[in-house]
Amino acid sequence: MSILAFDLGASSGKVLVGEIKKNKLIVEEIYRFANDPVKIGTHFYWDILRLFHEMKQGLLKSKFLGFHIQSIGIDTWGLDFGLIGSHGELLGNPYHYRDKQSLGMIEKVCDIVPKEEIYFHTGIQFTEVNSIYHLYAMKCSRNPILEKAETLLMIPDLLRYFLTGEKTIEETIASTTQLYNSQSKSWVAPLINKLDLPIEIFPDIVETGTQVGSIRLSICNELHIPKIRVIAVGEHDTASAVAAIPTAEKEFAYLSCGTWSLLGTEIDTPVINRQAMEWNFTNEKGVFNTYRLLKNIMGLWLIQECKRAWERDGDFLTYDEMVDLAFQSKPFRSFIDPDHEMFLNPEHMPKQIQYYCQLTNQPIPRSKNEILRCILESLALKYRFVLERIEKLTNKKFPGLYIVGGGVKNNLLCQFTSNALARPVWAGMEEATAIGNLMVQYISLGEIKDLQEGRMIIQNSFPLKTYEPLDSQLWNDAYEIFKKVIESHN
Ligand code: LRH
Repeated sequence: MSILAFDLGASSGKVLVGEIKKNKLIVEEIYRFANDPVKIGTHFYWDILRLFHEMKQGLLKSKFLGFHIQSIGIDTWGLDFGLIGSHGELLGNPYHYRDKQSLGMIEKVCDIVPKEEIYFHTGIQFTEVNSIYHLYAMKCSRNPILEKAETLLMIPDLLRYFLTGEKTIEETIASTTQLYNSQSKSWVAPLINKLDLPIEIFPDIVETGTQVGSIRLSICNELHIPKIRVIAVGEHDTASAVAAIPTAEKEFAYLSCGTWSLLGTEIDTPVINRQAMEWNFTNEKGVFNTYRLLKNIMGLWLIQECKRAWERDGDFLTYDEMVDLAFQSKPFRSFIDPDHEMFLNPEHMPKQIQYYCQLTNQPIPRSKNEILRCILESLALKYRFVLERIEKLTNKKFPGLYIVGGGVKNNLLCQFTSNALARPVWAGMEEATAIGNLMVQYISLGEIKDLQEGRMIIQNSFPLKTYEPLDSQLWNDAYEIFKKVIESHN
């Protein structure tokens, strides 16, 4: 049975077809497109209509390739949303979570509703990129789009709405708003009301795996395709990626490594306490009965932004060339805290990294080699820092780390991570998000029994590469310096 996954990340979108043959999941990427957010004036938007157009191209491609698609699921990045007006049309382009309108909004929101209350109800980390702060910024600026809105839909739900006409929000993506209580499975009405946000725009929630309609007739006619059923998969890409971690263990640590690095562990009940709040850990909803205790780490965004900055200066490098440059550089010269807010959306990432090193009295990385080395080492050391905190919060010790997502192509980062952790790293499944998306569809269709069986099939289908730690003492010494640097400037 062929099924189709739309998997949209912050820099590209993919369309993949899955089939189960002889207890193996076979996945074929049939279409890929760029996702280029657009700056206009002071704002930063997603080009959502283009993305929907590309999804239709993907559907056409599946038809031309002769697939008989039985169901479709959509997963995307978290946090962002579109607003629908009274005629059912989209009001304006959705803002990018890196849009600067939400700067300073955490303080404003927490002046109205105490931090503890927000965390107690949602279990979600405080970061300006969350939907709550963008909605509050829109409210403060009396944004007419918010004033006219009848329904809020998160990005995958918005695309699903375009496809089916159904307006609901799936629970994993709802949890990224910081306005949703995933234990009581409801929007946090007191929080929404205290912030004077229009409660009526928050639609019904559907559980992961729900069959939520089918492609609307007008699109079937336009593309000359049959009606295909649409399933609300783990619509948050990180939820889908973690669903695909190929392990039979109940307790494991993972890193979903793409534009963001999401490092965490799967748990049955959220960890909501003072320590978790102080360390700003998040408890996002996972697929079915799971939660994801994790931390957002700035991730490959740092590298992507250096690439973009150098391209603007006329210097075009591939990611492989960038990894080679980092490899050639002298180790452990200077470190950054990848998660410092100054790296969220700077004008020029390489200069910002240099500035951080200057502020922290470290040797300033001058060459591309040095800058890239600094990023990769700092990421690996930050992974250790975060993993140790997760272990303290859960009272567990993890024997190694699973890495999935686009970052697995970066051998140097995988090796550095193993070195920094002094533990093995098991890396693979560049397409983990799409694989998790497909697996949840198969569960919903009754082809796979449950998450455990799905993970076994995935383990059987996609080999992982093991990295064993090297130079442990050197990395240990570097870690001590790294911790001092990040503590000196936060
Ligand atoms: C990863 C991700 C992450 C969110 C961020 C916006 O793609 O969904 O989980 O925090 O994007």
